Amino acid sequence: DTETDHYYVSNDDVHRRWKPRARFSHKGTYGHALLVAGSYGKTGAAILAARALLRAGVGLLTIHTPVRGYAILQQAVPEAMVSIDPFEEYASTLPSSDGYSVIGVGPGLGQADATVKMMRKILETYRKPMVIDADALNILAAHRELLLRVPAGSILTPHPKEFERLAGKTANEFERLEKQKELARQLKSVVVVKGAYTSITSPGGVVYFNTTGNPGMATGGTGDVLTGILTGLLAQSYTSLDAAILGVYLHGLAGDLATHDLGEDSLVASDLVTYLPAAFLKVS
Ligand code: B4P
Ligand code: MG
Repeated sequence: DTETDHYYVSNDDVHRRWKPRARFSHKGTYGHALLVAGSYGKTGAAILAARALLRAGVGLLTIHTPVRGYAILQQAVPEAMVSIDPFEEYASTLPSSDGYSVIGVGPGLGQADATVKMMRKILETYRKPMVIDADALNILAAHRELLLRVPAGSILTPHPKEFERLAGKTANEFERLEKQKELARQLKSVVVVKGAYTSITSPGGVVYFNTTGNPGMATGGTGDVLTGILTGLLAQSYTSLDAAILGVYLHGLAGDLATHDLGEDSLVASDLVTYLPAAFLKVS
């Protein structure tokens, strides 16, 4: 079965999964996402994720971040509300999860002791599906008891090094893929291992290889943009698997469209946000 359950994602696959907005819909129809991101020196990661989240069509966005990032976030992302942690770094002042459809956590988080505590609180009290990335994954890898508390239906987005921290070293990519399938099954969640031909594994053991994207995307912040896109789609009525397949494809397609105009060398992560609308138009 391991040989037959592999798919390469095509534009048609994505078009079939994409849902047009209904005429009589309102912002409540498209979910309210809570993004926990940013820390001193890494507010940019929160901005990139937030901007991508909004361009992915979410109804409402609240960003939870330490007070240091407050002014810059409000200015950079006027569409978002900001839930302020009154301390200089993260403390344990999370908003109640009531009213949020999904939580995106990780970009620019850091791994300070207080941040680990906050991550513990998130996993002990929130039962909503999450998109878990970057330092949130590194915290899970370092505190393995937390890994088993990841809510079913979540999406984890490690790059190969983060995946190694989570699942251990592997001898080759085949072995890594088996471990990736195992992690998805164990957590009843979707695992996305990023790179050229990003692989997406479902809890049921099916593997989807993405076909968009290019080496221009090997630049700081592109992963944060992906977290935003996935969180924005998961907040709407997409399943975690559809959100992952659609979001990873759109992220790469935005990269391809940006590269067409700007070239691989000059592409920066913000360009992916700029070209995300054009990517949506191509799959709609
Ligand atoms: P970190 O410091 O953890 O980097 P980051 O903040 O997570 O960066 P960012 O969020 O922008 O990028 P991400 O990878 O999440 O350090 C990364 C470390 O891991 C570095 O030491 C690096 O060398 C290592 N590493 C990263 N990728 C690796 C790989 N494939 N193999 C071995 N080591 C690796 O997200 C990047 C995004 O861009 C993803 O969506 C990815 O799919 C896309 N992308 C990157 N390169 C691409 C390519 N060649 N083709 C298509 N898409 C590509
Ligand atoms: Mg990253």
